[in-house]
Amino acid sequence: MTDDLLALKTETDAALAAAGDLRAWDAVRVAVLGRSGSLTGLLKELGKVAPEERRARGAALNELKEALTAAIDARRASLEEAALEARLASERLDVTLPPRLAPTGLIHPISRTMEEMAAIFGAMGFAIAEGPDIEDDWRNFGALNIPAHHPARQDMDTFYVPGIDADGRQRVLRTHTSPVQVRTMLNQAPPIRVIVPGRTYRADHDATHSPMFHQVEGLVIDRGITLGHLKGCLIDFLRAFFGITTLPVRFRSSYFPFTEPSMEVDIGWNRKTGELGGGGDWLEILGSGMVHPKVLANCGIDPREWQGFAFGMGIERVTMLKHGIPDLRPFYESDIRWLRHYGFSALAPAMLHEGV
Ligand code: 2U9
Repeated sequence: MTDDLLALKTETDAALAAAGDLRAWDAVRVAVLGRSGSLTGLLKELGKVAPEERRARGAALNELKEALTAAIDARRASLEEAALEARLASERLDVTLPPRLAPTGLIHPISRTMEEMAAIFGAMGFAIAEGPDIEDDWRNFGALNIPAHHPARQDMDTFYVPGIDADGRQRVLRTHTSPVQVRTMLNQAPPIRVIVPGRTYRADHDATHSPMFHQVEGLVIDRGITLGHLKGCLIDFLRAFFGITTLPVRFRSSYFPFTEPSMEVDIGWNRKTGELGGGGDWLEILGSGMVHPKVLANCGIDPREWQGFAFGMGIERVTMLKHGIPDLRPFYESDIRWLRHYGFSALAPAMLHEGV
């Protein structure tokens, strides 16, 4: 190869090495092999070369063309490979990262009702109190003005637990959560505002009764508490819980040994459709009353200074009414298909309680 051809090869190699991307590479290719490229120019001038030198010059030019084409192609391949490497590096995926799992598990409707009640009564200033499922007959009955042989003891179909406790009292599975309010009054000076959610037990088992069920009871003790406070509190609660601001609420005279006067509370509904809120029919939803002075005294509170009201309701019952759940038994069967239908997502937005 003559010097000028060697120079073109050297120059092109340098230009290719300097071309950092495919655009620059293409500019070199065009400058050498393009229509007005340097090699194309040399090939065009071959005709002007003296006949005796033309053959050798032609062979040298062909050799150069092959060398340049090979160098240009090789550079393109290496640039493409580098571009691919860069892209692979920038789009790197760490397949060892743990996946984002879809949330599983649902809140049981009983738990959901308890949470909602805690939120509604919490906004009204109530604290939550809890106590043991096994009680003694004084806290479950005696303190609540239900003496031995009182028909209410039979009415409640009590489960008796074998054995007498250290105070000589008969042990029972609590038939209501009321003994927790007894404990609260004995342990804590008024004013008191508590709700007591929990399990309760009665020897009663049919389509609408379970031997274990849940209650929420409430107790307010303060100076100057009246029936008006009871009514306002329960009307506000029922309207917030059922989410119906105009829910009709009716108080009907009743009897419980632990409250005087006592009232059962009804809400408006449509018996035919089951729809709550209107329809002209009444549905009993909870029991309530002013705490009996004897009960206050039994629990160490002077009834001349302190008054109070109390209420109680069955959680399964209000949950079934609120969500249109027709049957009590599946509440306790741990059937995942039932829970998928009636359960609540743990990630659902919390209930709003403006207006409580
Ligand atoms: C103390 C003083 C008073 C709690 C009350 C009711 C009325 C009531 C029932 C509703 C349906 C139980 O689940 S149910 O069968 N409860 O009607 N409960 S007043 O009164 C108390 C409690 C404790 C110291």
